[in-house]
Amino acid sequence: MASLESLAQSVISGREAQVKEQVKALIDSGSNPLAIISEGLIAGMNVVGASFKKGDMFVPEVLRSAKAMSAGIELVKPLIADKDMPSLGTVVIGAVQGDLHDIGKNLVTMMLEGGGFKVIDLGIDIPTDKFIAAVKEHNAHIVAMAALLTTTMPAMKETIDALAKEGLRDKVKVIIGGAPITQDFSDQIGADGYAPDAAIAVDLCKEWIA
Ligand code: B1M
Repeated sequence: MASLESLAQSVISGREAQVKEQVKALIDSGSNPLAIISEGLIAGMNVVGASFKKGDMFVPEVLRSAKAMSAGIELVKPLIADKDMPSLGTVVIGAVQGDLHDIGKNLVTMMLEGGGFKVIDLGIDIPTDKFIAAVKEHNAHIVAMAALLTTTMPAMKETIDALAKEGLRDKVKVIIGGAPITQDFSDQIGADGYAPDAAIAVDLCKEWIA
């Protein structure tokens, strides 16, 4: 018999097939779709985030859990009107122009979704104007930029400057991350924050929205 607790446990264990079975069983037994998301899928992912932060879980395990969670969310989504999807806020995320690395960014995306954010993932090699257009289109609360190359780091400042030029800088928080990024660099270019890993990125975004 599937329960929200056992569903959360399956997410933690990264068992995608089991998550799907349990979500289907919960739907069939009349469970509230929003409860399936928040008390089952997201609750499990919150535990994963905390374990990852403590060093008790590692990137491949986190990715497996996030994939299992996403598979569950896909099954529940059709039952929920878009406006009813629980969301802490909207994050526009992308790897900056010239940067094709996406493993870390995808991890951050999945953890943010697991943490309850609506995430608009623009993908890789994203020029400033695409970030700006997405912020406007989706009324984003947070802009999240990833860079893995020292040569693409300056593109982050270009986007922050463009946000200011467009009069959007006070309306959004900017988080940056990626292997070469440091707190010093974040301060230098005027970002609101830097996160060394995906779990801390979620914590920081939650702090801003709270
Ligand atoms: Co690239 N690459 N790569 N590469 N690659 C690095 C980054 C490099 C350090 C390797 C090295 O030389 N030791 C080096 C950069 C050197 C530098 O700039 N100083 C490098 C290079 C040089 C290159 C090419 C130029 C190689 C070439 O073609 N000559 C080329 C550039 C392509 C381009 O982007 N234009 C290139 C290409 C590639 C592949 C395509 C082969 C592949 C990417 C595949 C993909 O992403 N789909 C690749 C890979 C895999 C790497 C390494 C080996 C691994 C990166 C990774 O995914 N790590 C990398 C070496 C390394 O980092 N050890 C390397 C795992 C991932 C989970 O970590 O992304 O750091 P990471 O994410 C972390 C945190 O940083 C944080 O959260 C994650 C953990 O929770 N985080 C954020 C990430 N984004 C965040 C955003 C946030 C907050 C936190 O908020 C927005």
